[in-house]
Amino acid sequence: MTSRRQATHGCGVELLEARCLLSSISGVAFVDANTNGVRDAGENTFATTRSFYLDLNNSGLLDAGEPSSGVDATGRFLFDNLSPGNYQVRGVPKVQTGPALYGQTLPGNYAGRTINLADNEQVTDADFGYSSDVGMIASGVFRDLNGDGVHQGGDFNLYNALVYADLNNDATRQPDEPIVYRETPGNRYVDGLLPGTYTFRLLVPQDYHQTAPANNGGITISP
Ligand SMILES: [Ca+2]
Ligand SMILES: [Ca+2]
Ligand SMILES: [Ca+2]
Repeated sequence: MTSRRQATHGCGVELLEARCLLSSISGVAFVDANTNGVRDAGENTFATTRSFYLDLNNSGLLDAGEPSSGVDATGRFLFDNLSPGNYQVRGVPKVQTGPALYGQTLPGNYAGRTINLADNEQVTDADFGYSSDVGMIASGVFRDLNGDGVHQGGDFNLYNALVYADLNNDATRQPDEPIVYRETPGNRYVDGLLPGTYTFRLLVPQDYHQTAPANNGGITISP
């Protein structure tokens, strides 16, 4: 927001330049206790370790330069000073801090939230629901030093390989397909999934190829 002041015959004149009025998006993370994808009375927000991000390139991943926000003590995240436009808000898998796991129930099908943001609009209900009625499948990705597809003692954990649920089983990851496992030095990020049958696949990091399952296969697990 800028303005210039000019003295004209002793009078102050404000010349306001064209500008966009800035907007914001916020929402809460809540525990969807009955797993119905709706925030019902009594379903509380929670201060999750999960963060949320604006997926500017709609890749389904938090990429460099994309804004991200953790939640405050009331479970609310906030993106402010936004220009009007279309935004996709997504959550990233949470840091594993204990046995409790959560899976996204709102928006459904693990999708992001699409917000069409107008000038000077404050969207405050971009809420995300999570259920603890979920399971976890992925337990690790290893660097297979001798390429035999078997995890031996000398094989290191492979950091930043992403395991995702291939919901439509086309061997390609679409942006809404949830990342269920990722490991970095010091942290494991895991997400649960609602009960069902899933095929899990690996997004193999550059310079690596997959040795297990063989032939770039996935792992299908039924309840
Ligand atoms: Ca509910
Ligand atoms: Ca992205
Ligand atoms: Ca897919």
